[in-house]
Amino acid sequence: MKVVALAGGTGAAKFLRGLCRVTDPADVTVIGNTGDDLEMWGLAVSPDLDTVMYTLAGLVDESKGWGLAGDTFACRDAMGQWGQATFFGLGDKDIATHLVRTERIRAGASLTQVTDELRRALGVKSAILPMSDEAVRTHVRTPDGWLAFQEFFVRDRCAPAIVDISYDGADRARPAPGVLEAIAEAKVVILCPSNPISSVGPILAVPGIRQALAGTAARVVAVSPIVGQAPVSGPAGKMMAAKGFEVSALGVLAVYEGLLDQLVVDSQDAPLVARLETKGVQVLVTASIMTDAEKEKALARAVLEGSS
Ligand code: FO1
Repeated sequence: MKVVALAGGTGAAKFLRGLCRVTDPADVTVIGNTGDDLEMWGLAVSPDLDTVMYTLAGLVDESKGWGLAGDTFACRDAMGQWGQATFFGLGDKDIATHLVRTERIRAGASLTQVTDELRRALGVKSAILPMSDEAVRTHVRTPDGWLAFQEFFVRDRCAPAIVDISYDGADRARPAPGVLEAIAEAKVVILCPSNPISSVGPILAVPGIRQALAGTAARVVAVSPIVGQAPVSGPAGKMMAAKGFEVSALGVLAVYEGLLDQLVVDSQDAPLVARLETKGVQVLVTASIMTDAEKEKALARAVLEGSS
């Protein structure tokens, strides 16, 4: 059964690990967010693509949810001694990934091509497609001006007030090769439990992708990353509020207005089911907080089957 998953960040990677344990990984196509991408020390870095790739390859640093297990940071420390920015922790082995990506792109490869080469080299059976080969960058407007996503998220630890959020370059971006076809051919399209604004939002902002989701025969199902009135982790609540959305599963449904056949909410949000269903979406109530491998698999199985 062909499954497509729109993903970004650490919550999505855990969900995808569960998904690839309950269905054939070769039937899964991940459409990854590139709004968090950045150039650091002259290197092209794609955090969400790498986090998915490393997690599905079994190489991710479990304690952080990103980067490579057992990595060291000698290069980062040396860059610090040269007075270079070191807020974004690129590990020594992780840097090899960025060196290869940067070199391949300089040689003329697209981000789609190099991402496919990397995941195949790591033995990842699922396709990992960037949402676009053109640059789309999430920026966060604070009272002191605009920040690049990782400046807000990592350097400033999500502390600044958010005035607005933008996806620079989205209007000029095209879906990467294979993205629209994967959505059209899928049996199920899953919006992973990622930040609806900064992880799934950029993907939906690429012209053509919302239309493809509205037009596919697939069941389009989202897993709410908001449980109760707060995100399981990260700045999703702060970002949703800044964009005028209620910080709840109802707010998630509003962000994905018109796209969903089904919304998966945590058992804690069972009281919201009636109100959610009045919006014309099917609601699946299940345990959605993934604290171990069994829970990752159980959530993925429930989402695939469309019932708990
Ligand atoms: N997140 C942090 O909180 N601190 C870091 O120093 C950091 C470094 C980093 C390096 C490579 C990478 O692929 C991800 C990294 N992340 C770091 C996570 C990243 O900022 C987030 O996972 C996503 O951008 C949010 O979806």
